[in-house]
Amino acid sequence: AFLINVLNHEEFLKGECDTGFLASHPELFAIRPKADKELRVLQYIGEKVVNETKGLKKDFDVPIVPKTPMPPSLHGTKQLLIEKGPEGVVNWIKEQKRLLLTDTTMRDAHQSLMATRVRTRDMLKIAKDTAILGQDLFSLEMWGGATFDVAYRFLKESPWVRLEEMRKKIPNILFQMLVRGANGVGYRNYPDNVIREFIKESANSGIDVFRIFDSLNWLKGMEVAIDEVLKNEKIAEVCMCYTGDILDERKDKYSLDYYVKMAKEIEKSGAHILAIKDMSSLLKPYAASKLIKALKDEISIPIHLHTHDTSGNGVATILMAAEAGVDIVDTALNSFSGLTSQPALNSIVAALENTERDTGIRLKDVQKLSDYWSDVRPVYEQFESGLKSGTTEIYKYEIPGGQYSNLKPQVESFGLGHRFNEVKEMFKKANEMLGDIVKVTPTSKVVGDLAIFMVQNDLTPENIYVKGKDLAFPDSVVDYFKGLMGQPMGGFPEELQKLVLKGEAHITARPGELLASEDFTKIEKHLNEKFHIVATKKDILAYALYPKVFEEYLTYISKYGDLSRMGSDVFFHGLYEGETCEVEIAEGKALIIKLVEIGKVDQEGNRQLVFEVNGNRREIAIADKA
Ligand code: 3PY
Ligand code: ZN
Repeated sequence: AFLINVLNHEEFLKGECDTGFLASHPELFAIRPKADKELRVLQYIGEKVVNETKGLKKDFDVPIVPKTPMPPSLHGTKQLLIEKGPEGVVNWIKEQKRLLLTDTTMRDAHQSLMATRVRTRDMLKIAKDTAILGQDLFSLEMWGGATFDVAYRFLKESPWVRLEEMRKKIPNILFQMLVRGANGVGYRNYPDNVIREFIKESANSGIDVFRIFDSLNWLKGMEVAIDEVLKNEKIAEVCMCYTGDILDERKDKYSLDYYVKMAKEIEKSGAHILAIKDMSSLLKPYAASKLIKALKDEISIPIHLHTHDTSGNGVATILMAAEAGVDIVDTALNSFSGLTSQPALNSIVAALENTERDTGIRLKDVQKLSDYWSDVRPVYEQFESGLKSGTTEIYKYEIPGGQYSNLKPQVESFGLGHRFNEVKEMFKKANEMLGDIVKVTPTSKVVGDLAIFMVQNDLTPENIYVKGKDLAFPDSVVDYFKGLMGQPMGGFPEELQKLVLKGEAHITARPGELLASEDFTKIEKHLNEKFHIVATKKDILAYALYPKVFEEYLTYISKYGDLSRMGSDVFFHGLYEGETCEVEIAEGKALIIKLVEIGKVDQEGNRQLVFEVNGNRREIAIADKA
């Protein structure tokens, strides 16, 4: 390799080299990195094959990218924001007769259907076509929520790179993200300066619409985030989370009045758009109609409806809301829609054709996008919940879409799989014990953790005050009662709070007011020293939000390299004997890798794997952990 480096050097070829040539070109000796990259890729594939997939044969269709020709210009909602600012966008929304659509395929849809596992590579491949075929969409929800954490934790890729690369390929449609108020994209309240810097950096990297919610519908918990979005001249979309059932007069805690009052407060907070966040698919079609009509009489900012299809009533809810005058709705491309995900985008486009609220989107265009995702989906099958139909039991349990599909594996991980139905019943009881709260990340986790804990310890709402005296409650439950997630409407149930906190104090102020500011310089120094990197603002924020996850990510990529260019079929499934794949190790640089043979376990417990890399035989040993 060294000789080839020399022979190909431009000065050498021009004959411009003398005896100082080698000394002045130390890079010629840098032959290890490339070999390292190759070895690290083989090691990654080897680990997958030996310890996970066992070389099982799995074939996937290659997703078809339509390669749509680029029109002379792409002028969409993003240009509107650039030219006219947030107020201009708001005025434009109000002028539209058509129903505006947000496509959530790249965020909530895969968060709710396949545990947030869709990789950047699969998004980038269809990005240019999305810009063209989806040019009439209001926005793409493609960041935030669980995507930030999962990208580092499980996909071993940077969510920031996703955002920036997608922005380059989609210059015309608004990018939207979900922010959990003072919890950012995490599960606990962060110091104010973390929330502010995170929003600023997200805005600079390409986010236009910030959908902000508080997991207890506590406005105070959203103040800092709203203020920072306004400062950055981006669109602040502020949520009221929907729970209960406004049609049922016996359920009077979350009544129509409650929502109208909250919507007015949100409008006063400076929000550009009101979002109704129906994370658990509880907003029934006629309730949607009633709610939207009432809100349209009381507030003047546009209304954006977010719902899920867990109940099977999602499309009906959207259509009733459309008839009642909702401005924008969340939908997912059909192949990524339904069940715990959003209602079907293509179906809604079709349903409204030739009506007053015709979306103006061409069905054949969004069909191509849906077809692409339909081919991508099988690669992620292992992360799907197996849920086969919509279920009205969600009206009883009030479990958010993403949590509903995740609850079973979570319950199984506690060895309680056989008691799953009991856990669901307990979820309802735990919610009542907590005072009937809004359930969305992270408070939905509090209810889920408490339910599992109760089943595990054979606790009931009656015996818990005796049997629970000496038990340490789950961390999330303790944090909740300490007031670290904010204040629930009507306060905390005191007896349960005493039992859980065991004498520890709780707060009633906004946690961000009490938390010490994060020391970013200290984080920078720590990262630079420990990982020998030059930490960027994005790295520092990632560490501030998820210190352990981010460190593990850095350690992982130093072991296996950056695997973001590897195809998802190989990334998740490795190779089977005889299979060949192409792995890009750098822009434009590819390795053709064939797994020739998986050897038997030797005396040291290793398996010898034989590969062919660009035609050369390579062997590596991988420890079989079975
Ligand atoms: C999230 O917080 O990630 C959600 O999607 C809540 O519904
Ligand atoms: Zn959702």
